[in-house]
Amino acid sequence: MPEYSQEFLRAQQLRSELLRHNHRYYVLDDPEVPDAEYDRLMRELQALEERFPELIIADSPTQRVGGSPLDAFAEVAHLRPMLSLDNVFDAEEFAAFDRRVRERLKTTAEVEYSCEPKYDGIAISLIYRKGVLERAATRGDGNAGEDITLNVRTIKSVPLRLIGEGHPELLEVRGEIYMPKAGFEQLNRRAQEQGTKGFVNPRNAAAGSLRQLDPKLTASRPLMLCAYGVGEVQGGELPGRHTDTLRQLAAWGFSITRDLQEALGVNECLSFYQRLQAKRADLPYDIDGVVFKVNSLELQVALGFVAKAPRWAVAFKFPAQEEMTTLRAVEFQVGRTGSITPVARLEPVFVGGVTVSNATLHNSDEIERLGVKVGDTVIIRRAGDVIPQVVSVVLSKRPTSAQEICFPATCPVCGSPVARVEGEAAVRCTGGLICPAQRKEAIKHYASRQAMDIEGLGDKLVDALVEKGLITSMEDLYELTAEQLAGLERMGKKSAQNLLDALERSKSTTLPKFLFALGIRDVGQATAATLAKHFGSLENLLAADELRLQEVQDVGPIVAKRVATFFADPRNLDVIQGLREHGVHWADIAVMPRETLPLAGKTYVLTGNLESMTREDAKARLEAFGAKVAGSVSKKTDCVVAGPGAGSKLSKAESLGVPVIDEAAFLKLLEQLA
Ligand code: I6G
Repeated sequence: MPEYSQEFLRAQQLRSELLRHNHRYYVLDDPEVPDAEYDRLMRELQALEERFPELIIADSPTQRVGGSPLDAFAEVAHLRPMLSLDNVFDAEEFAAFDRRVRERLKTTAEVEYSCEPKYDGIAISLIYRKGVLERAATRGDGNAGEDITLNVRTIKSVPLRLIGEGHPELLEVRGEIYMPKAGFEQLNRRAQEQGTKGFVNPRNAAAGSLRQLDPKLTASRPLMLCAYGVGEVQGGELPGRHTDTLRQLAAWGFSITRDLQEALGVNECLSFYQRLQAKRADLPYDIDGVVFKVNSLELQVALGFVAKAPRWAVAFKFPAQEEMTTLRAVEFQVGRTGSITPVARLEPVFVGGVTVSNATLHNSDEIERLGVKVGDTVIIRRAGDVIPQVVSVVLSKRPTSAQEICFPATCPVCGSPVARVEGEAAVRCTGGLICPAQRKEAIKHYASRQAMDIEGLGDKLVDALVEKGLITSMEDLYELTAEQLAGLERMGKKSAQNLLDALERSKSTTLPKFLFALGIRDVGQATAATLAKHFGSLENLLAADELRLQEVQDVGPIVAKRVATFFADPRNLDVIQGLREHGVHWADIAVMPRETLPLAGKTYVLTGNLESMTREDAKARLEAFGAKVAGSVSKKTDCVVAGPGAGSKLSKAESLGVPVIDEAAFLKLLEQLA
């Protein structure tokens, strides 16, 4: 087909448009057109290539998933060895690494390092010749790996052809293929629905997906690339600093970490490590540490290598999030709403920076999914502040004495029958407030800081008060006397009086706090606050049916049903009445129509990371003031809130002249509006 034919030119145009949209969607996370438009362009190109197969080229976006399943992966030699990194585990070891670097460089001056999160994935090498992806290989033994080109081509954030200009004749890019946490959870949910075995963690899922002999399977897995460096380069020059090289890779279409930073000397590196560790659990992907590299390529060359690792780089690992231990027993806990949770009692193990001796097993479905028995060796995961989880069983270590876990047929606390609600995984005690466990939990929740904030009424004291029969419900708290309290263990006269004073103070509360304190299922602090703001008074809320409840922002049919069911129960209304009779009171809230809210009609965009709150919280706060929070920047955007690591959205805002504020200014704005 001649190169000036209409079809040839149209195919070229479609490919270049699709390349641009693909990069914006999968690499920059900032799509320019809706998915439907992308699909339309793709379909047009597919149709054109079907009619004129001579138009097909290897790096066409239609050719990501191609080839028949392989029998085995071919072994390929790396152009340069793929090294591994030395690890350090604490600040002292890191300082010793820095000392060695400076001794070798014969300098007392502070060294500039690049700082990057260490993605928990699979290291790969990508070779581009004349800007087109030619080969992808695993690290293997460092000298030779497996040719996984067909699989890697299916990963949408891996460019098949580089964008921009000035590509070297041959460019080897190295990076990590990983699976984001959300994609991993979805994959495992699907596996569970289909009755197949899921993966233990995102890293194993990424490895398993890359190891598929059929590229179509890999294509169905949510894999991503994070480029972290270059290997062989021929016929071209790269910048003299590692961080600038990564920025150059980003300009050629690769996704690089959003948390790239330069740091001078040990202290700045340690601050980066601490900052990243603090947000580790909130990142959408797993990381297992920070990689620090001497940033100057000239100094890297001067430092050279030892055995299989560079002298100019080190991985400063975070405490392990997964460890192995033994399941000693399973106990069943009854929660505030009667849900019965199996709790794993474990041989204590140090994981995620703390000693863990209990982990949740969630429910009977989870026990079945894990196939776990008492006596098993299990893998425990503790990520951030999340409750430790049992992720898998090491079957090869199962003792012959291992015992099945039997879910109780009656409540372990009150003996009432247990019931499983259709469509719910939880098994619940049917005892309601007859069950001392539910009673205790409801009172503990009522007294908690975020609810009625009754200072001095801790969990142990509530346990004692219920066990001694001094209280059976929240109202009884307000009937307690100094004599009754002083009779309790470790409760002096003064503490008793302090508690009575705190109880008295708690009577003056706010509607959001009171609604939260009632412990309605699925009504957390944020929902309680939204309900209070929407209805203004308890009377208005009581009068609302499910449909009206669903008009409230973020209240869906499930929460609406829970709220309506709670207020339809005369026992709950009695409790509320009783509390009011004991003097619990609050001021009603003036209901503001949405259009009179201070940010009504304004569109905000959030980009980068905020240190003081998650993006969801920031969104909720803005929406509570009437703002709309959009996913991309346009001329219509009123303001962009940009935290560290902000990328293309920030550049776009700047180019369009949209006002940009940082986190400090954002917090100030919230304070002024509150
Ligand atoms: O395995 C690795 C992960 C991340 C690396 C690495 C990295 O930089 C962020 N860098 C080097 C130099 C090596 N392995 C050998």
